[in-house]
Amino acid sequence: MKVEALPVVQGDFNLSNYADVAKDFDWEQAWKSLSASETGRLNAAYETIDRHAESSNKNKVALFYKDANRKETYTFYDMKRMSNKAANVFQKHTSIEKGDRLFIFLPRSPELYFALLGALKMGAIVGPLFEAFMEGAVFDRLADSEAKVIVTTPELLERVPVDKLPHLETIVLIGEEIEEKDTIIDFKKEMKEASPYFELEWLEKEDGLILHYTSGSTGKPKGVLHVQQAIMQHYQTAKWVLDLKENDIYWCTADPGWVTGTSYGIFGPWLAGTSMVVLGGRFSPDTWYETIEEYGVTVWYSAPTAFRMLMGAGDGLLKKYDVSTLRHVLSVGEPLNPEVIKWGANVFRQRIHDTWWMTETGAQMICNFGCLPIKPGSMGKPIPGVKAAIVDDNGEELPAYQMGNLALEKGWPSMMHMIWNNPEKYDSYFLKDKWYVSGDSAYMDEDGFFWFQGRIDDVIMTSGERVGPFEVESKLLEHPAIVEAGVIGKPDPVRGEIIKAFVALREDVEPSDELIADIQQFVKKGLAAHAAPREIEFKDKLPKTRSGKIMRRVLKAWELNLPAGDLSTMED
Ligand code: 6R9
Repeated sequence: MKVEALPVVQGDFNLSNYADVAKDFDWEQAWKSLSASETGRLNAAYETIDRHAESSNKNKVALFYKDANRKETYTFYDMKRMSNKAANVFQKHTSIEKGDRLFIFLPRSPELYFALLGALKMGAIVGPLFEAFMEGAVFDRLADSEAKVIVTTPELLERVPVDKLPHLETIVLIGEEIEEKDTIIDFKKEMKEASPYFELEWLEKEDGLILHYTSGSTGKPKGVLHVQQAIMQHYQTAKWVLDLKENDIYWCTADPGWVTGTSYGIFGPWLAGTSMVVLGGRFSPDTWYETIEEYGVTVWYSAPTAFRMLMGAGDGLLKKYDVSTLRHVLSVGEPLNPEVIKWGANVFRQRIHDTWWMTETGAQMICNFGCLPIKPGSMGKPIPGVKAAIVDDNGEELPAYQMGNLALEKGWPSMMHMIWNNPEKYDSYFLKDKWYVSGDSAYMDEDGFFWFQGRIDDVIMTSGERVGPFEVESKLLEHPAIVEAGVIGKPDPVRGEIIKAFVALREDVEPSDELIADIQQFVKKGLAAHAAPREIEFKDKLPKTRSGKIMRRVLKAWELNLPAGDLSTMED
């Protein structure tokens, strides 16, 4: 395949620098550069915030926060005090101890960051929940993790089925005029009274940090546990891949409900002592460009769907804003189309650097570094210290240009440490006790660049968000009119994929547009807005295996007018 390489950005680092780092690269060494060296113990919140608050960076801005109603700025020193206060609130009013799960179900706001860091200071494992989750999704996560505490708002609390969650002891509410009870705590009021001093819990490298739930093609969402030592890789990649420097203003557009919003929306940038912008509220092209101009953003980490939406808003809009401060732009979550790279080169005069990784990997793995030539359509190369390969289903490495499973040699610092309550699932990720198998298919070219081809399973990537078809199908089956449901990702020029559902109705129900709207609303309310099918097609019967499993690959073939392949396992 012939591809045109964009020129390498001029800068003070280049591939030979990386090669040097890689040569004597030693994770323990990186580890020692963090302050755990003396005790061998650490706390991710200390490394992220307090270390800077106790240095000459003390009065440097850590957080620039903005939404439609608020505009606030917090230094590293402020963040230390606010997270200490939050830790004191939790210590006083909950039974949280090291290793207990505390969930945060909040829209982006400064309080989300205070609460998250405060909980980490206590040694709690934090489970961040995306604000769009509805009752079913919230229940699955809190029940599986046996969370003791949830921090949320009075509005979002309506989606927390408190009565069905026996382990949930305390609800910390962020809002106005909260009526406190034994089990209900008014966060704002308690924060005012709490001390800004806190003796944090020192932890081991393998102690828990963050629990992110993510979707597979079967079963309920699974809890991917990351541990304290993950911050080594967050820190290294913040330097190598995000290329964060002393005076950067960094903006990651991801919500902390997803892994990008914690690894690179909290840990990476703040470990590196960088000033970070957080924008609350929903996506709008105007507000986004305005944010870059207003804060003078220099390093920007976003996703292909967002870039495509900005592209769709037209270059005329961009001309109203000054985005000339941007010097390094990165993308994650879905394939970065060459058209988007071309658009970035034209309108921002910037290369867009793709990064490939997953919730399970915890941090960036295969990337377009600033020093590499960009081959549009390729994800780049593994970061130093990581070995990636294409392997067959037996774990044998395949030669260049052969498509297969994208795999990583296990043992990188930010690798997940368990699937909560599900050791079999965890084991099923590995082949030959050597390879972590990603579930993505790809090939490698002769220069060692990796090219994404697709998911091997049926997981849907819509607007960069990972949705398991099984969860959506289960929700659809709860609708009184539906007897069978099969869900696939349908290619979409803006969102990457959209969710399409094929459903069979009960015999006495007639298909109609109202019914489609009703079903969409049902999934939106029960699961999450982004999980609702944008398209619904009625069928008399769905293709199933003899064992009764819906054959999504046949649905996909119907949709794309492709041959359906081997149908030997299909029922008559
Ligand atoms: C960080 C994150 C992981 C899945 C992954 C893959 C897709 C991520 C990509 C990409 C093509 C890239 N993906 N980065 N596909 N190019 N640069 O997104 O985690 O939500 O767990 O999704 O996303 O399919 O397996 P997560």
